[in-house]
Amino acid sequence: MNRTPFSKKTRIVVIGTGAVGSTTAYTLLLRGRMDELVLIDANAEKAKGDALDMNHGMPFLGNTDVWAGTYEDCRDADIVIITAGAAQKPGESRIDLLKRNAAILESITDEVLKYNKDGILLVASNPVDVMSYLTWRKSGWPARRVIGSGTLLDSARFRYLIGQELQVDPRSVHAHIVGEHGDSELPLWSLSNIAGGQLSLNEEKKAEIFANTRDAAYQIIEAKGATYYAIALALDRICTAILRSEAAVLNVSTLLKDYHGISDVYLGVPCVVDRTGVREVLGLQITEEERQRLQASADKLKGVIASIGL
Ligand code: 6V0
Repeated sequence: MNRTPFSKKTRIVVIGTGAVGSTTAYTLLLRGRMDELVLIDANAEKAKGDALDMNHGMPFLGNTDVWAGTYEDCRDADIVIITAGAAQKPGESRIDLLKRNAAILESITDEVLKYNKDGILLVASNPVDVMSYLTWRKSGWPARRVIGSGTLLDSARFRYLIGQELQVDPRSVHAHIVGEHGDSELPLWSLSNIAGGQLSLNEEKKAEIFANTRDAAYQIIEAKGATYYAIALALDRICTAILRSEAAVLNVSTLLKDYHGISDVYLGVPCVVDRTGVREVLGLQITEEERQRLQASADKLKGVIASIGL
């Protein structure tokens, strides 16, 4: 599709139109986030079917061009979302998915880079912190333009559960899950608040809320095989922060450089996200216990990265 200098259209490409990719595409479409939406999947028929299905909704929605494309369509993309890969099986840890997904991510990054040099890569494939690091290394792009969905979803689950317990709208709950999107993640209770006030939760309740946050994916996968609605909304949130250059603070996965002494690993931490990607990582005052747990999460991921020879 050709463009004149006066018709710069916003384009998002979704690679991998499985449960997460197609739900994300549909969420972006419903919320009118872009002019052009391109769907790519190794299973070309699936992407084609999704595009047709979404196009049939246009009389109810309006003006978005949606098509099943090829990697050439990444050329004009503002954001390329990667959700391709194998889904977590019941009982399977995210780290077990690593080897299956690493090869897929590397080949996708190679293809995208043939056509796009200045967009933003947004990775959701698991284990997302390792996949984002791998994609960043492979791309050679500045780290700010290779973003992982990180602990944004986990933080949303956390805020929802706290909101439920205290009967407060989760949007008014300020609370962060940081570290790995997975088993070694941790809650920053010391910084969690509602309107600046401490949360009235005892230690037992806090432990229960965090366990339910951390294990949410396992519970949902056990119940219905995959998680996709909330991650789609989290990806939509990141895309909006980028496209509107909001400078929103979101717990995405980014490359850390001497963050509480941690470097050279992607982890979910509060970041300022704008049109340039991750503009900065917020420096937060955390407790020594939280710092040690964050370090342990980083060490775990570094071990995984080393195990695949990066
Ligand atoms: P799914 O429904 O199996 O879809 C995966 C899709 O990827 C399928 O349609 C495949 O055909 C496609 N695919 C595989 N290889 C390629 C390739 N080389 N190129 C293009 N497409 C390819 O899985 P689902 O959508 O449930 O999950 C996708 C990924 O997201 C998995 O790694 C999940 O673990 C991960 N999730 C990440 C979350 C997060 O918070 N970051 C949350 C939920 C799932």
